[in-house]
Amino acid sequence: MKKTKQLLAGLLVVMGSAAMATTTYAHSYVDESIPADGETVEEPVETLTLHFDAGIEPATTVTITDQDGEEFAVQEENVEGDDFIVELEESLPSGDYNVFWQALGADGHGTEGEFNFTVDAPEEEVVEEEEVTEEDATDEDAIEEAVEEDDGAEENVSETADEDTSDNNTGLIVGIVAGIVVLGAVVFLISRRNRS
Ligand SMILES: [Cu+2]
Repeated sequence: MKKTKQLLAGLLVVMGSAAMATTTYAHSYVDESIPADGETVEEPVETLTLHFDAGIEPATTVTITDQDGEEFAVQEENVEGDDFIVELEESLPSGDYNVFWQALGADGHGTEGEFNFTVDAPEEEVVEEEEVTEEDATDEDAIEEAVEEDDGAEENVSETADEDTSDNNTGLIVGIVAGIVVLGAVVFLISRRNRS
């Protein structure tokens, strides 16, 4: 009887710890992310990937803020397996960012956490604007030149076209004549064969 009680108690302890372990495991936390916690990314960031260690529901959300507390709008949030993919409305410029996530686990438990990363991307916009202005000027010049060239080219084209047409006509006539000659030869040969 004493032995049975001990056995029963032992069984309960084992079952209890197994249940606790399962519960702990089922809670969903971010264990990996892109960008990673503490990472410095050297290009503008438009997509965040939060990998959870257990299943999550679409009710999961993130809030992205920079060093000044400014919040960055999310365009789309999608659950793909254990990944939570966040598409931002605009790519993040250089700065320090905090990602605060609130997850609804597949087991129905809510969890939350945060991670930080830095964007240190080269400022491209100013350079691009200058380039565009230069290109615009070049484009206008090129268009003017092209128009001038076009006038000359058009004459050339029409001359060439005329030549081409006459060439084609000559070719056609030569073809017809050659056809008649061949046809005549064939007819001649057939009639000759029929006679003999
Ligand atoms: Cu849980």
